[in-house]
Amino acid sequence: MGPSTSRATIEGVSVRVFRTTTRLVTDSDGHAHPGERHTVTRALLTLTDSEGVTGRCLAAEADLGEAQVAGHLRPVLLGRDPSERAALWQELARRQRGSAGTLRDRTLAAVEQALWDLLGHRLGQPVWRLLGGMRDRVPAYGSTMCGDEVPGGLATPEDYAAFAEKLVADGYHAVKLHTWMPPVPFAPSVDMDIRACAAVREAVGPDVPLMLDAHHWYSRADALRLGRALDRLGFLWYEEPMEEYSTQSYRWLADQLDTLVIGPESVEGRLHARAEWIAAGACDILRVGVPTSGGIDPALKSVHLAEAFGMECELHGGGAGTLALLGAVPNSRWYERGLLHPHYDFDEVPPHLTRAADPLDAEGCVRLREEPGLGESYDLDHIEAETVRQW
Ligand code: XYH
Ligand code: MG
Repeated sequence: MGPSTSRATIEGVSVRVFRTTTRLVTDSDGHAHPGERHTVTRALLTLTDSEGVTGRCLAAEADLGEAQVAGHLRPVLLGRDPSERAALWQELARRQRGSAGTLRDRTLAAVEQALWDLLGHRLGQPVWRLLGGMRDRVPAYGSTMCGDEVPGGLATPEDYAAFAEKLVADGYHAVKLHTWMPPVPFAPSVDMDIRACAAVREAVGPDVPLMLDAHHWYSRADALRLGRALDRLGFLWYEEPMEEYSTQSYRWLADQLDTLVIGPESVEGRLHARAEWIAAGACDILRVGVPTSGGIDPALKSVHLAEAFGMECELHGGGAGTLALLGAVPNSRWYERGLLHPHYDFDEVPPHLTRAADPLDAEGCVRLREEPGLGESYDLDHIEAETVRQW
């Protein structure tokens, strides 16, 4: 019997909010740091089609709330063909302007990735192969947490040097430092950043690619002074030292440095904002995130945009959706594995998963999985048993 030609439709859009545990704590600016194990909640979106096939994606409860689901997701998705992902995404995106900020790109990203996951399960294929199947593993760089004042943590340049040495010994092909950022309880400084970068370069030697993600709020003068130090230290890229809403400041900076300037990571505007950054000459490498830019397809548009200008586009953060995209494109080099810290076991599998999505292999790469869908492995028994509310 040939493949099914029946057109399934989406019959279920549900969210479970469940308890899980973590040792990550976030400061008032949202930066992650190691802490004591504690209970948190996460939200799991499940789309179910008329033949019982499901697609899932994790997100924060704030992005999968009852109002978003009842007010936007169900009205758009129920009864529709899940293979019409582009049309469904566009309809949700058009609702954002009038949603008073309650329908964020992170919500669209959760829906879009769940639609991809469902398609993969329907076709019995991993999403990275459906996207094009460019490569089955991706070299990883170790992305540190932001600086802190934790003894033996990331409190001194020597801490960063020792940790970078360990990450290289663990197999990472490159290391990105997030140095000290507000609201750390002392004034971050260019001099401290330079000392940390110099200590790391000294520790790992001249050939390991290094990147710096610094401060986010430096002035042009401070960002330039720090960038010139990176030129001397032979860093690969320089990320978000200033407010990313000023493309002219980034053009001014990029024009004066040898170190490649990468961005934008944090601005709204998806493909359009990134087209403006390239047109303004504000970056040498483009940057985009799957969860923060509305999903895999919208992020892929930015990757293709960069390719048209002979540029690389590096993906922000990790996870199954990011890995699927990295498995399908020629101009993204790295998987950002992290955030990492000397006092945090990044490899510990959280209670709601049965395995990690992105284990580092013996060659310092993350392999793409062959299971159908996005390749995430949820512990559905845990999620059901620990459900605190659902809609
Ligand atoms: O902690 O602000 C931060 C970092 O910006 C981190 O959250 C983010 O993952 C990043 O910048 N990655 O490059
Ligand atoms: Mg960053």
